[in-house]
Amino acid sequence: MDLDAITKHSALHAKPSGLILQYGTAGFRTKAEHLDHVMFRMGLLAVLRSKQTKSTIGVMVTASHNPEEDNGVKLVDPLGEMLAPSWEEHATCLANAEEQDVQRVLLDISEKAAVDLQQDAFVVIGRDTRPSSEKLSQSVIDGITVSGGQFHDYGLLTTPQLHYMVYCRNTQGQYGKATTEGYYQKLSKAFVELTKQAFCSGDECLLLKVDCANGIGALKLREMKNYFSRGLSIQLFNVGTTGKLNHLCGADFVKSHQKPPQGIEMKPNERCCSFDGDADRIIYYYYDADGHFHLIDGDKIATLISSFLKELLLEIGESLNIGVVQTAYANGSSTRYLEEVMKVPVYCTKTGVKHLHHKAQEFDIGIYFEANGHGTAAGDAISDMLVIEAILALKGLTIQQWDALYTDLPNRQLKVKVADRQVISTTDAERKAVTPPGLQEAIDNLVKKYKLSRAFVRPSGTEDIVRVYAEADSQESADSLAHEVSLAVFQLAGGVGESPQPGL
Ligand code: NG1
Ligand code: ZN
Repeated sequence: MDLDAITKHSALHAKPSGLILQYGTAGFRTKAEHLDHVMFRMGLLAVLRSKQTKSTIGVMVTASHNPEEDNGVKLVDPLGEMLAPSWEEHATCLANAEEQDVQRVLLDISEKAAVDLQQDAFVVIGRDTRPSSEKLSQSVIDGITVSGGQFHDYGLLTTPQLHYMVYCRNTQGQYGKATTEGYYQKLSKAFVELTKQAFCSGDECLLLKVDCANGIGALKLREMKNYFSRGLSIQLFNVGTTGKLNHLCGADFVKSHQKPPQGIEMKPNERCCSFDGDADRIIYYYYDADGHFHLIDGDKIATLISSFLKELLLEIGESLNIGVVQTAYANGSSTRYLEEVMKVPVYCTKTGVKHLHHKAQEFDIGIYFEANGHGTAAGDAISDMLVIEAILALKGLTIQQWDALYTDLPNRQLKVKVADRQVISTTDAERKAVTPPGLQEAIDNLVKKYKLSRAFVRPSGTEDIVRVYAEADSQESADSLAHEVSLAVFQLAGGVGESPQPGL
């Protein structure tokens, strides 16, 4: 590595002074204009990680469900998994190093992680459709080339597609071809095979409306549609020609507002789903005949998949061990249903698919979803959609029948702005606050006021806010509990700006 060349180039991607960023739940994420230096440095880091693992490493430029003005970056490890935790720390150190320290930090990392600097390096890059993504991915490429790495730029990809490419390349194509065509072929072949014996084949069974959040999912689903045209007919909405990315649409909007996205025409009982901005989350929903909106979140998706697999195992007399992994955001009803009715063991981990993934690996069959619809190996809205559609078709289930498995407890999620969200630390898979003093006691006392209630708070790993979650026996109670907990956070954890108002 030519350290002088790196220093020279680094100055062209200078770090704004005083800016400190953390490699969070899903990499670095903030306003796009603050990320140029992080991108360049993640190019450098990807080269080191590639040398160390003697494998292809991925770099994805996206801020997922965040607003269009934000952006972000994360590294993908050799088997298509999230970056190893020790390297997240290296990433944070490198991103925050002052200009004159970049060389030293690079050498430090190389030494600590025993990187053989003579080794070749290969990095693949993907990006979402944000206006800022193309330029930022050029900065990643700058970092790779100046440190002597080779690269392949896939351009526009969904996040899961980049994970797929990395895995294919590191298994010499055994898993599939490392091209978008290879991805389409692999997934659609599995879907077509699986649905051959489908019970349901009428037109209405096959129609699915997809809200693409005005993001990359629209481009990729459009390309992929032709591969499974006989098995499933999908209609795309919010394809990015007019609306803004994730604005009033997409999985995060639908889940957190518990209402349909704008820009989609829904008739009663029609099956609809929403992707997020980088197509790694999926949420289903429908209107019933009385015009009520029903949301089917990640918990119900996990329930559908795990009950299907459990039935299959019973049918063939296999006794593989099966487990479901959730986070604190999982609806209490889903946990109860899985444990008590389906008799499937359920585990709770910290937020972020990397934690769920890790736990799921302990089972022969591990199924994991975050309530927001982020599930499977890296979360893949397209493959999740196909698996759901295949199961519904095979079991001849309508969306209402699926929804009726159990009734969600009413819940509410809120955000609170504080001066420093790290003053909140948690334990017990984020269900209890350890600091600041008094906060957990305050939450416990509020929870006692409501029936079937539960509430917790944690600092977000992707936004500069504290998240509040509450559930209770009625929507009114859930809303009121969430509001009261928000006030406690505001008062005890250094709230800034206007204090939380009820109904927001
Ligand atoms: P944070 O901002 O750390 O809560 C959010 C989601 C996670 C995960 C990541 C990455 C919630 C409550 N949190 O993390 O589940 O999906 O984004 O996309 O939905
Ligand atoms: Zn996402």
